Amino acid sequence: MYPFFVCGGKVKKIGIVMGSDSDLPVIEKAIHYLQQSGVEFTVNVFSAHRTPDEALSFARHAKDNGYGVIIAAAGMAAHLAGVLAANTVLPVIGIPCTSKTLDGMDALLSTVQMPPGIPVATVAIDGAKNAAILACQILAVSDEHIAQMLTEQRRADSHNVLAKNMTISTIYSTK
Ligand code: RP5
Repeated sequence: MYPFFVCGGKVKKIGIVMGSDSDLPVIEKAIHYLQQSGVEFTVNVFSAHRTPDEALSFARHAKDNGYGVIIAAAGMAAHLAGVLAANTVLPVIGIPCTSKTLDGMDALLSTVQMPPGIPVATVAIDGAKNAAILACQILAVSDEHIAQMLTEQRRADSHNVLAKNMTISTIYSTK
């Protein structure tokens, strides 16, 4: 857990929105990462199709409500990230979620193929952890504490890989 003490400005929040509670198993990876990071975030279920008014309202008021970036997760005809992006100038990160029929390709194309002018930064299918990291990187542009936290995490990740390399190369290399 990394506590943030920022002088001269409140740290922005991350807004996670998913199209259905059935997306939660995917989103839990982002929630878990952000819980460890100490960055403030909210989680909501708003659908571009089933609750369009709430989705629009969230996007339109997000900046005034203290958000710095939005993560939007949806499956199938995944219009949520695009609809949110169309209603805010905050950066929107899209997570295409897998569904039973097309393995998430439907959601990937629906999320990533945005028209010029309304970008959605789309991560891999079910790529919730990278969405959370990217959201932190966006906030880190203006927050040195988050930048430090990300740098420390990368150092720890490298350490882990090198430790595994040591073990595996010792066991399997012939000389
Ligand atoms: C999308 O439709 C949701 O994001 C979800 O991935 C998918 C199916 O929703 P449910 O029928 O499970 O609520 O809008």
